[in-house]
Amino acid sequence: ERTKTFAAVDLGASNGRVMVGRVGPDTLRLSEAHRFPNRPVHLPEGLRWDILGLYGGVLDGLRAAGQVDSLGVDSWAVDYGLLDAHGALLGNPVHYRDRRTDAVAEKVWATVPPDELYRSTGIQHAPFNTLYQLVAAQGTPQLAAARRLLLIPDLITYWLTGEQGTELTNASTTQLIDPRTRDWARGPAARLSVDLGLFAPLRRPGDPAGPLLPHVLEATGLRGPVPVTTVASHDTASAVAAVPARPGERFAYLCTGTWSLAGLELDAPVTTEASRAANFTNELGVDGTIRFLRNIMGLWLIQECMRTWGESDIAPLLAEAAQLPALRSVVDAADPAFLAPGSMPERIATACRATGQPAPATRAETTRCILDSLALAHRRAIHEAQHLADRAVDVVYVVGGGARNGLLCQLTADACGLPVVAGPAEAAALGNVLMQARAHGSVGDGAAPRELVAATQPLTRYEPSGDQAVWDAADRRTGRWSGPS
Ligand code: LFR
Repeated sequence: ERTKTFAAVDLGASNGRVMVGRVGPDTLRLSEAHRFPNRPVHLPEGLRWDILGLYGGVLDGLRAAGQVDSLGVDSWAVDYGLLDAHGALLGNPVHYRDRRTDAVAEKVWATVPPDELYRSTGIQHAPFNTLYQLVAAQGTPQLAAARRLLLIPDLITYWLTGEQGTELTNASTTQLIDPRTRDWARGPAARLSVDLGLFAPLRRPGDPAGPLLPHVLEATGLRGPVPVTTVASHDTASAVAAVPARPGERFAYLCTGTWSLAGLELDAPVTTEASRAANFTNELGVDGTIRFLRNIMGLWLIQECMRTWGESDIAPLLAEAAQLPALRSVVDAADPAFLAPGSMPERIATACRATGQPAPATRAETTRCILDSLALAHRRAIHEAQHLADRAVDVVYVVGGGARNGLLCQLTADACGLPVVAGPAEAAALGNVLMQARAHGSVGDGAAPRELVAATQPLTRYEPSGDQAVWDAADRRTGRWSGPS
């Protein structure tokens, strides 16, 4: 019997979930076992992840999931925990939105110039890349005591199995991997005094990651042995693995959640000067692929406004926003000025005023401004990706939480002038499950996992409407961020 059951632990920046996937050659059914909030914690020393709370949620989720043939862990990228010589966690992992990296890039670039760094790693400039975090931590007692660094999914996997590794797709987001060799970029690391010996050996999606430890079986009520299987542990890599594109199709993808990640799947990195100036990244995907994409602030802009307003339900805001005139005021949703938490409605209004546009006055107007701005940023990224990689696309696949947001999907279709195919919303969990299923013989190689998604998951198609010139004109109003100098 090739039909098996897999648990996907999928940790996002705003919540974590444990999903159960039933997979066979013609079967793919996903259900939610447990969902729990991920609440970052402000401490005097800065913004931290509540990693023990998250781990508790994982254990509760595995208990709710019940007996499975394997499980796998994915999460957001770049962040990590440090372990001492005995394997004990040193402090709470730092949140990538923490301000400790604010002025670090200039320091790094004085040793390794940005163009050289881009040629050797292919990674966009983002202040939160692990490389900058590690340089910011140099000289701290915590880093001095550290003997091991585990990226977040690898840390959870270590707690579940006692085994340490560094999963490759997520490792590429550290800005310490060479996308051509798919191995460490030893030269830049040495010049920046970053100790690559802190990292556990590389492992790849499909590799076994060890069985659940006896005390984990006890805590979850599972019967051993339960193998943990390495998946594409970067959530975006897992989500792109579950994009329901057909073989040979010319497509762009848009992974929507706290972030919008917009781009193309390529066979080789593009590390030209033009691509660096446009701040496109080359992250490693499954099966030797490259995720050539841009980070756009995404639904974070709305989540953060809702936190300020004390609102918990997005549906009424979207309904009201849909009734408002389009493109009244727009901001550049790729601008790192929106990265840090705090007073988001205020910052949106300020950005509108600074570019000579009316500041949104109501919650619905702010929501409308954000959705229009996201659609514009999606359009710009997808246009530029095609140009930079010299590859035309005919369709945009929208996966992740935003696939449920009909207004955002229609605006994205209109802005891009391309049809949008939306779904699945739980793409990261599906990609996680599918990489396990492949390793355990429940689904074939090559195009089989994506074909299974296309054949089994409900998808919604949005046809583009309206006039491209309207979007062109709006784009000129954003006072857009011109990228790293
Ligand atoms: C999405 C994501 C992005 C990464 C950002 C920070 O969840 O993983 O791909 O750039 O979070 O880690």
